[in-house]
Amino acid sequence: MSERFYLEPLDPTRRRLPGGRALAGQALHFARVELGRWDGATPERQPVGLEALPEDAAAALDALSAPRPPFAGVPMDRPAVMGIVNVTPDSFSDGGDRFDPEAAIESGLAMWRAGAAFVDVGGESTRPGAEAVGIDAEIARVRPVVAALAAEGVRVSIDTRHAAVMAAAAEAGAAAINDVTALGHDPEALAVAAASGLPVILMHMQGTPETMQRDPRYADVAFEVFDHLAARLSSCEAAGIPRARLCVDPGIGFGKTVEHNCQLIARLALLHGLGCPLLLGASRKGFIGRLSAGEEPKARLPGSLAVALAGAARGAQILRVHDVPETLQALAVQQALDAAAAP
Ligand code: 7PM
Repeated sequence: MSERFYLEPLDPTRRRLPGGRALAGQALHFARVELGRWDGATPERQPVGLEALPEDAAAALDALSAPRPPFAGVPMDRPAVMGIVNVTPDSFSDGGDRFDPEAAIESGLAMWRAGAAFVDVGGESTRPGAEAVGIDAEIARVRPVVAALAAEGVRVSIDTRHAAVMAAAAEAGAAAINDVTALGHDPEALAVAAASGLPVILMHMQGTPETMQRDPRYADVAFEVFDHLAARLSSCEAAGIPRARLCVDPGIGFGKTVEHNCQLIARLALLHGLGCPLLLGASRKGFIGRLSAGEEPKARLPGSLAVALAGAARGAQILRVHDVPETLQALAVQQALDAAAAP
């Protein structure tokens, strides 16, 4: 862990700054960073101007600034939206093992028509304390939905930790793999994802969905998430998935307290140092209610929009959300105001 540089771009702005750099090739610039020193135990953080960085930080700075190639064909020079489609039994309807593929397909099509760049289809609840559903049941749930959406030209990502589900979804026309365990849960996942040729989203989680919210602890949540994702990127590259086909995600709510989630969102730009696109998924998550008046998931849109805008301001390229048109509206207004301030 000796020579790694932790550089968090500070105050990204549309304005070009003297001596500044672009953030991940976007219309966002920065001239100062928070320079981190981290030995795995005691974090130190200090703001510095780019001109004052040590010479051997040049490669790290280049990784932060370089334009990202399109991910699954989606341009990564501005924020894109991923709509969430859950193909899981609706506990509010009958509580049984029934789900409605037609409703899932309709909802995915509506998101796509509204301007989502991806529709993320998931058939296993990874909510804290959730039980596994069985891989065959998961395939039976998601395959018809992936196939129907892909046949309509929708760019589908498959949200799964299971290699057999990845393979079935790829065959059904999925365009990307989204794994909350960063291809670390299923021993076949790295090989199956590599063989599929599909781009992959690697999410950070501490622990497992069954246990992760018991007592999450970090010496420095942002540095530890960075290190974990860096290690997963290396494993993927070793398995034959090139970095250009990878995207990383801090995993909001997965083994994190409210304070951990806030730290990760506030310091999100640190993760651009990993050299690939960033996905942020905070839509309707529990910490939003905890930061406000304890609202139910469906009443968390305002807070979800606040997080989406905070993510976009820090250069997140993909925002994973339940409310696609609402998020696109918020992003369009943010983008117009920023452009007016710095034409
Ligand atoms: C119940 C509780 C069901 C929580 C589903 C969830 C992410 C993800 C999920 C994320 C990426 C949700 C989660 N969250 N994939 N899958 N990033 N890449 O709130 O944050 O959607 S499932």
